[in-house]
Amino acid sequence: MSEIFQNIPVIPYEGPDSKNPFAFKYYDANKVVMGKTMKEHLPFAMAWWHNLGACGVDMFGSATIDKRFGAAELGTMECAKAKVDAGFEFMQKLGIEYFCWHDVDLVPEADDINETNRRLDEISDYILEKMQGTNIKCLWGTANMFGNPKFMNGAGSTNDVDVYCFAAAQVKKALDITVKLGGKGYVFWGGREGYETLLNTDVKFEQENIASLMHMAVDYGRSIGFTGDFYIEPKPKEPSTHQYDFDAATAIGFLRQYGLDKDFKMNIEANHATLAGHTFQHELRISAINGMLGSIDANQGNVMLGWDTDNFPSNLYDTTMAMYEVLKAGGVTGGFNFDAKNRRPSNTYEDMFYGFILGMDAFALGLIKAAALIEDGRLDDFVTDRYKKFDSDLGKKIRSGNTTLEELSNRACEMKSVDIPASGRQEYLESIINNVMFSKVEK
Ligand code: XUL
Ligand code: CO
Repeated sequence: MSEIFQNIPVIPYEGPDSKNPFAFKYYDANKVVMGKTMKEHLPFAMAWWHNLGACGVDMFGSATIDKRFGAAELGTMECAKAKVDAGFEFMQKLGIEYFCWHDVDLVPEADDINETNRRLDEISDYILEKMQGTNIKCLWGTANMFGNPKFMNGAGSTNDVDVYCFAAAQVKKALDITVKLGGKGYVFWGGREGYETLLNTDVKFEQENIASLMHMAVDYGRSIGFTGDFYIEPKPKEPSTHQYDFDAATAIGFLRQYGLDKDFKMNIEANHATLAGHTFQHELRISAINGMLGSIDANQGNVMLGWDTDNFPSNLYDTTMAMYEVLKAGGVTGGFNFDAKNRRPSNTYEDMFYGFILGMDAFALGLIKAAALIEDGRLDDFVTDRYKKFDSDLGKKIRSGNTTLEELSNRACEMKSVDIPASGRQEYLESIINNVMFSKVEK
């Protein structure tokens, strides 16, 4: 099989002084940071759909990027296999060890689901063959239950029992393929699991049905040997006006309400966090403190546009604070999937590599800076000190649930009045971040 990305070499690490566009400046796979190699901290993954599928189409124009990878036509099994070849060459040149997919990214969907399933069997045999002798593994799989018109009113949340069967069938097959490829996780992203208007929607009915579909997925997955995590990927809107998995807090509440919290964790996407009016860091923190930090869809939004633009991550403040949360949480159980696509005018093979080099370096430098913030210790010390009044006997009673409203009220009445608490020192803390961010990176 001939090389697809000709003239693009295996991408080496050359360090911060390198000007070679096809070299990492910060991502040094074997460099040890806080006791683990960068590769262990950052299990990067390639998103099949964006990298091998997205052709630069937007609401105003057709494709600008040729993703046939030498096949005669898009939408054929010949092209599906060319994508596998391209994907493996791409991952090997970048040192990426994981990939993520939707069922319909892997093969063109047929009119008859039996034929789609047959195609999935064929392509997964081919992928398995390609995996032999490499370190490349499947991070997670998922079913696309939002693109086909039958899912117009949702998949698990549909009003049509026959459509619900098709959703179940797709989840079943996607789980089969995930297990066949040794996937670590299985994702539910509910783009149509929400509503356009409450005027025609029974929210409780729909949420119960989504939970039932997830329970059946867990039962089936465990029965065929899937031991990994299921993930919900929260997103507040787009394509639906309101999506039920609005943000991590909402999704965690849903999982607990329906008894799914032992099998599920969060897959946090940076651009979804900002759509929900949160920072990426916030969503990671909420997931982590609830023991549900699973995996990450690494990208960033464009604040000027405000929709899910899926840019490659470049903002070092964001990657640093994200890695700060990840380090504090002891790492992710999943990986860092670049759910990111090239801009429409970045339409060459070289741009595909530049996107990943940008993103991998942004997270590697974020990791270095997050470790430096932790080692610096000023942030941690400040936070510990900020709550120190709770070290008192009374504070300990409150923390252990051993007091009453009456006791606390009596205490307040004895004190008569209280001074305002100490300064939050936000500006000082932000200056620490800048200080650490702009200290030199050792080579
Ligand atoms: C959509 C999105 C999806 C999920 C998988 O915004 O992020 O690609 O990651 O369905
Ligand atoms: Co995503």
